[in-house]
Amino acid sequence: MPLANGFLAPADFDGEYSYDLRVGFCPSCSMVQLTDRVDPGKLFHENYAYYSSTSQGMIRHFQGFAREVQSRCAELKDPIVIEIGCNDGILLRNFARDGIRHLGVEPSKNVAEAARRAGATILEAFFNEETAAQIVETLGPADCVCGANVICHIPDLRGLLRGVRLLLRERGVFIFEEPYLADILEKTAYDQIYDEHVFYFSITSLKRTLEAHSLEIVDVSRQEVHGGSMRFTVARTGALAVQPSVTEMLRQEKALGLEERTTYNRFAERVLASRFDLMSLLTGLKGQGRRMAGYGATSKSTTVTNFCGIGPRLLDYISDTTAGKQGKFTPGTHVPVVPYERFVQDPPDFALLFAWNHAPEIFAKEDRFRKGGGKFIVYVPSVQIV
Ligand code: DWN
Ligand code: SAH
Repeated sequence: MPLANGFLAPADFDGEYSYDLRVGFCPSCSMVQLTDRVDPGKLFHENYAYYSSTSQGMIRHFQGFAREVQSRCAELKDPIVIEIGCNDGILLRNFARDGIRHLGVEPSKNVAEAARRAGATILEAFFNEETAAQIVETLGPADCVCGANVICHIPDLRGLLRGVRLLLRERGVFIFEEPYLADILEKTAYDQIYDEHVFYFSITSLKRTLEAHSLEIVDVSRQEVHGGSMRFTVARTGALAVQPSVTEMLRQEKALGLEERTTYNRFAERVLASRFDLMSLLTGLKGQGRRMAGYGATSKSTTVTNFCGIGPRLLDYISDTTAGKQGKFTPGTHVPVVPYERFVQDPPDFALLFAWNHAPEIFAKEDRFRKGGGKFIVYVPSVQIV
């Protein structure tokens, strides 16, 4: 598999980096994770392709996240909030605006600079035990450590947890949200599996990992974003009351069979069936001379296009609103990524919705495309024309 965000120029097609994408399930702790990992320095650097603020829906979502953090800190005098992996400041800008002391830890220079432009204070670094110690020394302990779609990206999970524990004040909270394993399984959203996503968390697996660090989950809440996420609130063991949501979700996970190998074997079968259905549809449409293009050059699409074999013979282009992806080609399959304007001026008959997690926002925006006879193809939770 090539790098999910390794958009490239034709001059770099030869010698394109690739690695083995495999997922493992641990029968003793129930963790689901990649078995081979890519060096984080290859993934997160001065030119990271993903900017969080490309979706209006996500901007609104993070306003809500900021409100939750602020309400937890409401009683505190001059609280400190640390965000791991703040990207372009989609969450932090809310704290900056409200004059809340904060620090974002973000290793990718280009997005870190965007966060600074949004008013946030940034430490340009990978979060780990050392960075945590450095922050405690300069700022003191944190009332809230938060993150979104980043904890599952950090291969040294134990080091990260040691760092968080070091950083957290006695009754501080660690609030983070990540794609939720049960949603990935239920929706056959296998495209969430790629190099950056090292872990696919369940409450069961996370609970066991946290125990070794004297940390515990005190609350969980499901989120709609990114196809189904879980927001975890974690505290030092015994510091805060554990909410009934945790016990209830652990019960549900047991009923779903998240601790059983057969659950994952069945998922693998559904993934193969999904590929068969999608390729039958796409090749059939192509055979009828229909024009197709991709919508959203997502990280997730790299898994789908490479696993299924969807290249320039099937797709004329993939449109994306991110300036840095435009003019480049998709990893591995080398489909041209073009500005959104091309989609408007030269619409296909069928748009393959790679950004399916933003479907409500995109459908609302693409009324004209659909009224003009254009159709979307989605493949999560099942392959269909909508
Ligand atoms: O976990 C991660 C999540 C948070 O973001 C990272 N590892 C990388 C990234 O994953 P992704 O690339 O799959 O995220 P999205 O949010 O599904 O990407 C949407 C893409 O589609 C962006 O490149 C922007 C583009 N887009 C568009 O062209 N038109 C998005 C919208 C909403 C649009 O209207
Ligand atoms: N929180 C944002 C960004 C998610 S993308 C959102 O939900 O939209 C993942 C981000 O984590 C990238 O910006 C990447 O540079 C950053 N990241 C990766 N490893 C990290 C680490 N060890 N410490 C801090 N940030 C990290």
